[in-house]
Amino acid sequence: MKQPVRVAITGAAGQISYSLLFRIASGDMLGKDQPIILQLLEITPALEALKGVAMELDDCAFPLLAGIVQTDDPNVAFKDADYALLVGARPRGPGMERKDLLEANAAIFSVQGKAINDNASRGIKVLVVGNPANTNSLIAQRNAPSINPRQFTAMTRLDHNRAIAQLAAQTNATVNDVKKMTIWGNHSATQYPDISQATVKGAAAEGLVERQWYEGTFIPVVQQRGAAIIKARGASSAASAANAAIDHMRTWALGTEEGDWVSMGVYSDGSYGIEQGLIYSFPVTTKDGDWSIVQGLPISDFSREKMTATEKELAEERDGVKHLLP
Ligand code: NAX
Repeated sequence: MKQPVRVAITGAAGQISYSLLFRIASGDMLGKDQPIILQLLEITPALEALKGVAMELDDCAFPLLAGIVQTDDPNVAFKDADYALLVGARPRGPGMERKDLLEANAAIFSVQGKAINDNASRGIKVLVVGNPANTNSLIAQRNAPSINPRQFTAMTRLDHNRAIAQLAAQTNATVNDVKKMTIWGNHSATQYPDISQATVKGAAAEGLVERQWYEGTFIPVVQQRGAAIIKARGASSAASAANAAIDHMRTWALGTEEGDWVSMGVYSDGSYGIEQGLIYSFPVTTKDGDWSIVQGLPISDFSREKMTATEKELAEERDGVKHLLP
């Protein structure tokens, strides 16, 4: 049996975590041969609820679950952590401006970034799920100067999965038939779901759907899917978000399939002209626990316009919290 790895999860008593923790503990994220110690962080008032979740984890008698830490101290939660899933965030309250939301989250993610810097394994892989995910990831990264910025990522895998499902349904195919989907930019309504490189059963997706459907239905449906779920379910996406977080980490740790890629919010190195240092979603492949941005894809004028719009929003979010960045 392998040595256990330490997986830190914030917002561990929240609704996404209620779908996430049990699947991680059962081996869905890192494989059925990888024991796991869960290091669960919550705010103090939620520790009692967290205790209930931990009791349920115990009651599953998961063979791979080698320990559970419950804490309201980020320094304890991130101690020697190999993986971190930052799910907890401040939701937008009544009357709260976008600026207030950014600032409230900047406070949380700067503390967590510092705690990761001071306590985590040097090889830690960090995924930020809590919104605004890309900018929260940037804030954590900037507060962790001794960790390679490539180790901080943001989740756009849910958008990626949503886009695959929509395209498969429209082309009477299955999700297994769809390859090379791309989400560019921010996990927000400005994201750009791009099918220009996607294939369905090996055929170019653009040749299988009407342009009107692509621009007028597909793109807005994927961009607004989160809001549609809230309207239908009366609560935001939880099980699908947890599933995407597991997909993101599994792909990062265990690699992409030959001939395909995934979308991940990653530290921009200036690829495709996107400002260096932003956490921007690109098409990436992964191998040996590391990711690379897929290079050399043709970018149409239509794509460029959309990629720039979402880049601009990310730069504005960053500028909104600039005074809080080290
Ligand atoms: P919940 O409100 O159910 O749970 C959040 C939990 O985080 C709460 O238990 C809260 O006590 C805890 N928390 C708050 N501040 C904390 C802190 N400083 N340290 C530790 N824990 C803290 O929200 P849930 O539905 O689980 O969603 C979590 C986040 O995911 C939200 O920000 C949400 O917007 C975001 N999402 C991101 C998605 C993505 O694709 N990137 C999709 C799903 C989801 O909307």
